Amino acid sequence: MEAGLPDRLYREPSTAPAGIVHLGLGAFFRSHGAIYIAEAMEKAGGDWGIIGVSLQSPGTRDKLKPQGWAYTALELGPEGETPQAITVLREVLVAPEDPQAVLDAMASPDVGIVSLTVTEKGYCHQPSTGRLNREHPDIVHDLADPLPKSAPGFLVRGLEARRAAGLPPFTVLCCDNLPENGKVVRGVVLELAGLIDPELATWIEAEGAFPSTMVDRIVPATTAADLDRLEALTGARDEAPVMHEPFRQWVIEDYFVGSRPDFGAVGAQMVEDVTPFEHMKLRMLNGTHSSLAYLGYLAGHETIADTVADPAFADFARRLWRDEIIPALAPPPGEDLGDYADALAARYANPAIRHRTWQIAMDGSQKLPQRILGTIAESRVAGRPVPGLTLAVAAWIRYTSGKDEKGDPIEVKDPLAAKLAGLWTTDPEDTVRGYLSVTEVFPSALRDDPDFAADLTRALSGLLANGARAMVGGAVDA
Ligand code: CS2
Repeated sequence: MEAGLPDRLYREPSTAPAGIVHLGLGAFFRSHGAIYIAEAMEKAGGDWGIIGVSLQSPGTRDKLKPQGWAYTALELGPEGETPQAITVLREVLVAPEDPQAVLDAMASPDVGIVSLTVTEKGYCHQPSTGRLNREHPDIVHDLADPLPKSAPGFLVRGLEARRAAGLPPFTVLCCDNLPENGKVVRGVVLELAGLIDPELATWIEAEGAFPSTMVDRIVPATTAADLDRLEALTGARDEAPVMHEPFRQWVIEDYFVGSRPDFGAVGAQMVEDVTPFEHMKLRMLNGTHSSLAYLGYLAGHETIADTVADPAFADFARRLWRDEIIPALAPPPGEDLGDYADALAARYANPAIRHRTWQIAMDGSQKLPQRILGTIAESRVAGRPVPGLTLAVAAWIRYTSGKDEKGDPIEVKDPLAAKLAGLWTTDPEDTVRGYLSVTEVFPSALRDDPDFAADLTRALSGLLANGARAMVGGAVDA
């Protein structure tokens, strides 16, 4: 125990070199990738300790430092809670305080992997096309200044430093919920590198590796009550624990520059092609998560578990899977999509997980394309009706108006929040026309489809007239 803090969680940090730099040290990575890596090292060895990097604020670093970078991961099962002490972090850096320290860590010969969980918007790309958004203020900054702000900027400048030092590139391991996430990050890195130094881009293209991954674990935000409950359970105060469900899945394209942790030894699936797994997860889990989040929030539900405790919503989710999402998916090898849906229904219903609808509703403009709009666009081409998913898009429009069904304000967190709120009018047809013109979100197949505009207008009018609860019960019967 550290002097003066007798009740604080503390572990003497390891001095072994770190093999991984992780950008975006949020609760998701600390509940998922970090645990796999810690377990892989325990089981199969290797110096894969992690240097965590916060790209924005010092909060997590400040809480973890007095704990020797240790934290507790608390598994929230329907029948009880199980704590696990995670000691795989070697240090935490705060990028805005010292961007050079982050680049130095990335250029260390000990480091073989730079992994990322920076959320959808952290890639500074256009969600509807996957291309770099060259007008993004952080990208504009990173083009002019060798000390970057954005995640793509750090990857490019980190790779530049390795090339200058005669080192091979690190593997870039994207762990965000984007389709073909390795390709997306490779695309933005190559585009940015090409604008900075075309030879650097050629080197990255030839030597680099950007495996795609599918990541899955439900991780609700930690609350003050969680800290107190955990202290009572373990007897030690942890200021930065993470809460997670028992389920976890990690599917990784086995394509690395050099060696890697033995992820397979601890249950990760190492495969040649992650795409079918990503589509399954993004469309079946995240697609229904977002649908339930907007409609559930509008109906007055605070969490996903509360939402699906209402039989109308549980039934709605089942119909989305059975009638709209599964018919548009090719099952990945070894997966039965009906069983996958049953498992999701049970995960959502876990009463120990208080996953707020408001948390999932965040950043919808960045999430909708891969979660919902792809299924809608493909189904419309194939002539399959998708009334439930269309209702979910209408609910997102209603939600981003910034007012709930009672007329109370909603705190809409989204990089496009101001733009979207400005598109809201009292006429649903005008509103839908305005939203459909947002090229960042809607693919051209939907923007140019008058029948989709008409269906969406009907769904939005229905929501305004009847409320989300009634529409969820009725829309899928229509
Ligand atoms: C959620 C995800 O917040 C959200 O948008 O849909 O974080 C979801 O919980 C994870 O992807 C589950 O793996």
